[in-house]
Amino acid sequence: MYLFRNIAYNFNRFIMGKVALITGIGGQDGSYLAEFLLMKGYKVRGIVRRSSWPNTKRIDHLDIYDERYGKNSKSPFYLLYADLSDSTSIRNVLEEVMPDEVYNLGAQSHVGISFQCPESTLNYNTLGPLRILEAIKDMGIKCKYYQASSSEMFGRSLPPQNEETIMIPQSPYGVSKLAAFHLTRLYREAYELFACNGILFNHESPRRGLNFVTKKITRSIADILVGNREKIILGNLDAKRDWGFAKEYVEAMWHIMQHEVPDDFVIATKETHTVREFLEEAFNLFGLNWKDFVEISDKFKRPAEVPALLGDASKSLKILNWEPRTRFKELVRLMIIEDLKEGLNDNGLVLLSENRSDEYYIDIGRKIAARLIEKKKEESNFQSGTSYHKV
Ligand code: NDP
Ligand code: GDR
Repeated sequence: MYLFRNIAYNFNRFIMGKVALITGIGGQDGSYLAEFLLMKGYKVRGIVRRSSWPNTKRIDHLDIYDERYGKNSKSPFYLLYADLSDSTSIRNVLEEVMPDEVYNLGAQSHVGISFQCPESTLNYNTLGPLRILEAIKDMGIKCKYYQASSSEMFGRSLPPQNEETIMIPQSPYGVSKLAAFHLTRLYREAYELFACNGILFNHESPRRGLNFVTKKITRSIADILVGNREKIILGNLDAKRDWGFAKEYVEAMWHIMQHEVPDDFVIATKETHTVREFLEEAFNLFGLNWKDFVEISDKFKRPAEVPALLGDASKSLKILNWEPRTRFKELVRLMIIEDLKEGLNDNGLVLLSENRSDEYYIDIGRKIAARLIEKKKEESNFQSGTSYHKV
């Protein structure tokens, strides 16, 4: 039965173009990848899971396709409900969609939270990929498979890290991703599936989840500037990360899938910075000293830490001709500008509809920051004045 379906499907593809299935389409990477593949002429189908409050904010703008075409094979884009912990739902989606390329981006992706929820982390991040790989194998679907592997797998291995570096993960998340990495490799070798791993180092964007450190910092600075917050509370500032731009990293995922043989690739910028340096760069943009606004709490420290990540992506450059374009300083700037725009808009100070340049927003931020510094000075003069009188 699957053989017959596959013949019909191949004929259909020849006429209709490629179909990509993305798990985790509502996440940071899923949303950028969906846009990128639509631009390339793919038909995109995405898996979302049920939530009690909408979890599709990053892809709501793609709803126009769903509204116009509905859920049929001609539609450029639509969503389906499934869950990585539910084999039946995964098999049903694969049977309905019959994808050419599956991008498995869905995961419990927060390293810190994986210490609090280790079982569900392994369920989604390890058994999830296993469920998909098993279904592809059993159902005989001739599709390619991409596994969102992570630099967290390197754990405490010394930098720089590349495809040959030993992996010693430091969290349940890291362990879950390492097991999925090997399952992907194993299914490629044992069953000749076109299954690849993208070993991506940290990548950020204005769409980054609010509880990752970069977004937490840029959003908090915007909140401080518009007067909605006074402090940022963080954990370990010494950790070093190789931060790239998510919008470019999803292009690398596609390149990995277009290579003639399935393989594993590191994707990184080969530049590393501490969390402290990220703070410095972001606050300096407005002439502020981060030390005036940051507090440290053990609440945000992890039971085990990955001290330093620095990716060597020379294999990707050589074989895929992929390299990052956005560097650290530019990334910090573009993230903070988006948060500031949103903050100013939400507080009715500068409406997004006014369509101002980035420089304009930075300028406003600097003016507000200068007033903040004045206010802090006055407060400290006042305080030292009172203590003088008391003495
Ligand atoms: P996000 O956390 O932004 O997105 C993860 C997505 O997975 C969300 O849409 C989430 O849905 C979905 N998801 C979580 N659990 C399930 C489940 N049980 N069933 C179905 N969907 C689920 O992550 P990113 O976009 O940043 O990352 C994409 C992938 O790449 C992840 O696998 C991550 O581990 C990996 N990765 C990320 C890196 C990075 O720096 N961003 C670096 C290396 C790897 P919901 O919104 O409902 O929670
Ligand atoms: P990471 O990203 O753990 O590298 O995983 P995250 O931004 O969470 O942490 C980076 C570093 O910052 C330190 N840190 C804090 N982190 C958070 N989240 N909140 C804080 O308040 C804070 N203070 C300091 C952390 O200890 C850490 O050292 C990300 C995720 O996207 C994974 O899914 C992905 O696989 C890896 O990147 C590569």
